[in-house]
Amino acid sequence: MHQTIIVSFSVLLIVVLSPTTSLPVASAKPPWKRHTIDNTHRGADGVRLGDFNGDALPDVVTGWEESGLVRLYLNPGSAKATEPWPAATIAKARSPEDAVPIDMDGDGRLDIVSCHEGKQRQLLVHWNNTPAPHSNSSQLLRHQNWTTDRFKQLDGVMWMFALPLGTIDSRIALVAGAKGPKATITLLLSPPKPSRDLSTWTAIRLRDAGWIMSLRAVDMDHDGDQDIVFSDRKGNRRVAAWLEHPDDPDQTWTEHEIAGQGREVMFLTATAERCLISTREGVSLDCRRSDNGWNVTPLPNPPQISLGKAIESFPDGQLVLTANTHSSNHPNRPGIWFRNRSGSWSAIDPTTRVKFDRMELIDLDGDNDLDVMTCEERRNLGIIWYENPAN
Ligand SMILES: [Ca+2]
Ligand SMILES: [Ca+2]
Ligand SMILES: [Ca+2]
Ligand SMILES: [Ca+2]
Repeated sequence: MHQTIIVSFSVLLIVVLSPTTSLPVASAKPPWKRHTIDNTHRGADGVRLGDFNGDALPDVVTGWEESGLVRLYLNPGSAKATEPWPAATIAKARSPEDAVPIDMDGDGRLDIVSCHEGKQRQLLVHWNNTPAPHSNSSQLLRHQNWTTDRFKQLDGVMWMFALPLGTIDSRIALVAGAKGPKATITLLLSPPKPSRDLSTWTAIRLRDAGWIMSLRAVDMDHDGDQDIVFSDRKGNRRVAAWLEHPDDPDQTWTEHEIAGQGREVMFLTATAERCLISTREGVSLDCRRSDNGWNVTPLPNPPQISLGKAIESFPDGQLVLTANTHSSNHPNRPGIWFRNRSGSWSAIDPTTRVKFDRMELIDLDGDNDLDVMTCEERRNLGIIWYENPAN
C-alpha cells in the first residue's frame, strides 16, 4: 500500500514538473519485482560477472565498501535465483571499490582482482586455490581456498576499476584505472609464462587520469585486438574516449575522443558502433558512430534526476538508467528508471534516497527477457536484481 502511494506520487510529480516536454507521462507498468542476492553487509559497490564453477551460469563478485569485504556469489539457477545466493567472503580489506573475476595465473580457475581506495589504496589479487582442475561450488565457498596478494608496485594509489583484457602475446593482461593523486590508466602484463609472483608483472602507464569511472574492452577499430573504452569524470582531461591498442603494448595507445569532454561522465557501455554514457548533469549521452566521428544526442533523464550513474540498452532499444538521488537536490525521487521506445520514463523501483551502481542485464529467471542486476548502497538494498515484467 505504502509503495502504491509513492508510485502515484511520482507519476503526479512527472505530470506537474514536466509541462514543457511532450513525452508521454508515465508507463502504467507496475514496479518491477526486486529480488535480493545479499543485503547483509554495507556499501555494495558494483556487480561483475564470471562463471567460477563451470555450470555456464554467470556468478557475481562484489566489493562491499563500508564493510571492507570482497564477496563471491554463486548463481543458483533460475529456480532459486529469487532467494539469497550461496556466498562466501573471499577477503577482508578496506574500501573495495570494485572487484572483478579474472584468471590471473592461467590455470583455468577464475581468480579475483579488487581495487581499493580510502586508506588501503592497493590493487589486490585473490588467488583461487580450490583443488585442480575444476572449481566446484562447495570448494569455492570455502574461505581457506582463497589467498590474497597485491601489486606492491601499485601501492598508494586509489584504484577504482579493473578490466580483464584477455592475453597480449600470450601474456595475461589486466587494465586498472584510478582517481586522485598519481591516478592513471595502467596496463598490467604477466610474464610470458603466467606467474603468481606479481613482482614479475610489467606495469605500463597508458594515460594520466582524474577519476576513472569505467573501463570496457571493445575492438573499436576492428583489427582483432581489444581496445580500451573509458570514462574519466574529473580533471582537465575528463572525457569518454578509447585507447587504440598498438602493435606492441609498450607503444603509445592513441586516444580517440567519443564524447563528454568537460562533462562529469559516469559509467558507460560501448560497442564499436554505439556508446551510451551517463553523466551527473541530467542527461545521458547517446553516441552513434558515423564515418566522420560520433553523433552525440543528449537524452534527458527523468525529471529531477540529475546524478546519473549508469545506463544500459535492452536489445529492442529500451533503456534502463540508474542514479544517485540520495546526494541530489531531489532526494525524494526513485533512482532506477526504465525508458520505453516512445521515450517515456517509469520508475522500476519507487524507493527514494537511493544510490545505485553499474548494472548487468542478464536473464536470471529463465523467461527469455533480460533482468537488471545492480546494487544500492544508501538504503542498503545490497546486491539485487529486478525481474523484467516483459515476459
Ligand atoms: Ca556459475
Ligand atoms: Ca587462476
Ligand atoms: Ca582493436
Ligand atoms: Ca528474465
